[in-house]
Amino acid sequence: MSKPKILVARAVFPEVIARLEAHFEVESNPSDETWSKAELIARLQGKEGAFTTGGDRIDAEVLAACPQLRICANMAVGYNNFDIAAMTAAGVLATNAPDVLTETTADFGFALLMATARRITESEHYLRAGKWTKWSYDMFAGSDIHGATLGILGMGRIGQGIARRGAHGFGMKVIYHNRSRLDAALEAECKAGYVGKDELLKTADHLVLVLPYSPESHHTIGAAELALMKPTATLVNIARGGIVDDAALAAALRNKTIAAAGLDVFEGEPTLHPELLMVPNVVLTPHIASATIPARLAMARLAADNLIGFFKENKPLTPLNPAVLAIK
Ligand code: 8YV
Repeated sequence: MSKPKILVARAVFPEVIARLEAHFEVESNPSDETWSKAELIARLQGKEGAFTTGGDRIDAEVLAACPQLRICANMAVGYNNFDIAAMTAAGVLATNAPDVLTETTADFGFALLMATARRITESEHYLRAGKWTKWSYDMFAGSDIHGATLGILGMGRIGQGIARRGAHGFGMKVIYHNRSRLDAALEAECKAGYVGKDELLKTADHLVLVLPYSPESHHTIGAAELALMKPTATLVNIARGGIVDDAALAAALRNKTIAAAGLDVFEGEPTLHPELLMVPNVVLTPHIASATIPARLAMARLAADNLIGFFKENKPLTPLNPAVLAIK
């Protein structure tokens, strides 16, 4: 029996490609070119499965042009690159890669928070530029983490990981807002108190965004929300570009409406709003919150196992639209 044909849209670990090749006829992208939509469609011709990353958009146009496609396995927990409604309508299964990156990403959220609050990159740039000639009492004075109020917007698995680090590791008071409130046992474990969104914005000394992107969460943080925050507050976005209005944020940082921001994700990434590159009080990283080798390998293996499970026994591990599985 011939093997099903799949496309791996971006370069991934050779061992994951080898595992896929044991089950499928694989077209991969070892040079890691970023394909246009037209090229993605061309390469998907004749493919029943796709291994995608967060930058590969699967929408109604792609689905209409690739009628033989049956599954797209995302090597990411976020899946805003998938139009799930269109995929379900087309009978195409979507899978993501949850859990395996939770602690790694929560570590990074905390690292970005600390770098931002304590002005680590800003002071390093100063030092590297040869500007450090003497110590002074308020040089790069930042804000404390320990004992401060940590606000979390989006209290899924990663948000809970950040809450635990803040409450148990740094003695922070943790408050959160989420579409649905956690049950009492989980709130107690995270030592986190539920508040309304405005109270979160007004009260947090450090606000971390970890909510999923959707049209509904577009610009959840804009000029009005930034205006509610304390002028001493820091804002950290490890969620998705588009959750924050980057132009409004750049203006708030320039005008010191808030003290500082740490950003791992951007509207229109990898292109950044030019003003974000001009303001000193922002730590910028290129979407690396899950970037450790163990986490990325686990994500890639999970995406591969979703493809294998689906084609072998109609049993993907982490389906997003499982209704599709019932349709034969
Ligand atoms: C990925 C992410 O690196 O998992 C996610 O949702 O944002 C990151 O961990 C990125 O999406 C590439 O797939």
